[in-house]
Amino acid sequence: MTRKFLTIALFPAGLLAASCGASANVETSAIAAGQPVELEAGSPFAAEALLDLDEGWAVAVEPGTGNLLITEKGGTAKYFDPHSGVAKDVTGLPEVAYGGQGGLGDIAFAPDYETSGTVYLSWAKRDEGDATRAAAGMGTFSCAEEACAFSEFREIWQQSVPITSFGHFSHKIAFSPDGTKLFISSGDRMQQMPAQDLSNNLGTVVRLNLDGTPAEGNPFADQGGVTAQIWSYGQRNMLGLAFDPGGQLWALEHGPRGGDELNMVEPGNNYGWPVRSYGENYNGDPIPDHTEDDGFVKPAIYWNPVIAPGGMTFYTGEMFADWQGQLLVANLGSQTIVRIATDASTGSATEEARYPFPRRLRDIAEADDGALWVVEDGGEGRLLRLTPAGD
Ligand SMILES: [Ca+2]
Ligand SMILES: [Ca+2]
Repeated sequence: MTRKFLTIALFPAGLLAASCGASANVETSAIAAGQPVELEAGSPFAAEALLDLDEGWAVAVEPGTGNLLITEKGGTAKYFDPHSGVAKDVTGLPEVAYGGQGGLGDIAFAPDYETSGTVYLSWAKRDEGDATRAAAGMGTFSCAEEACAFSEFREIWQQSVPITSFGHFSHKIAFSPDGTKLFISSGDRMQQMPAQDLSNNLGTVVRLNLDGTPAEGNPFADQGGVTAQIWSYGQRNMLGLAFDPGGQLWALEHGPRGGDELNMVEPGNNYGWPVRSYGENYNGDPIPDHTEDDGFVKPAIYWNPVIAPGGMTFYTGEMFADWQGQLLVANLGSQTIVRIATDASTGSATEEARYPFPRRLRDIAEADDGALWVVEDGGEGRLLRLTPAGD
């Protein structure tokens, strides 16, 4: 008798379809051993590598099982059961425009995933000629013995203007804490001024219903069209987008040369890009710094030199209990995890600590047991599991 058959006997069909990894860890919840990864002396982390990745981009934890879905920039994804150590390929993914910063992007389990099986993805999509857009879509995710698949996958959102560039897609996904709204960061595509032009959705955070339509109550809803999607604007390339445990949304933005910034995202706010920045243009042209009277919302914290973020998550677990409520950012350029205390009552933030890693880090997520999953960047990246040092 196979384990799969046993699971069918135990669970209603709908639940089985939704949480396809449930059969793998009915009997054990222990995490498979990985390869130890050496970190700097004094690091609060012990690290193990559990899986090799080819340009891993985003990691999400499956509700109910603790298994992982991991995207790879080239257009592939893996479903990984850390208890058995088995990774399965995923089919039914959208075709991506791969190159530069573009490819398969973020992945997020729907708020109702355990009953619907719905998973959201973002990607860089080829338009006419060499033009591209960031896009997002949703489909039903399920697994069989050998592989997993998206069925009925459909695009539900895209950037309103195709741009001939492979940069600044952003396309990070977050859901409101009540599970009714979908937020997507939409980068400026290296075009700068579209971030100040509300007739397009570049350089913004958009707030949508779960089917991709503009959500009711958006600040520019009365202007209709794509403008009705916009929640905030004047933003550059946001590779962090997450709600804190109190329900406040934050976005972490790559600055130009200098000037990475964390912003507390609120409706209708203009965060100033490209008119104001604590960084300068790559060609050396200065950009005026934010000033008190510049009319833009200032960052909660900024970095110069930059940290070059890849992804972020607010920590809520028990393994690093002292960090509950704080923001953990996995960084590319600085090859660090930065720990930040945020204060939504004042819109401020403080860097508490910075932890070096041997490679560029692309994404970070909290495991069910309070450990951390971290995706290394690049063609020979790894999935790391971080637990407290000395445990
Ligand atoms: Ca700004
Ligand atoms: Ca400046």
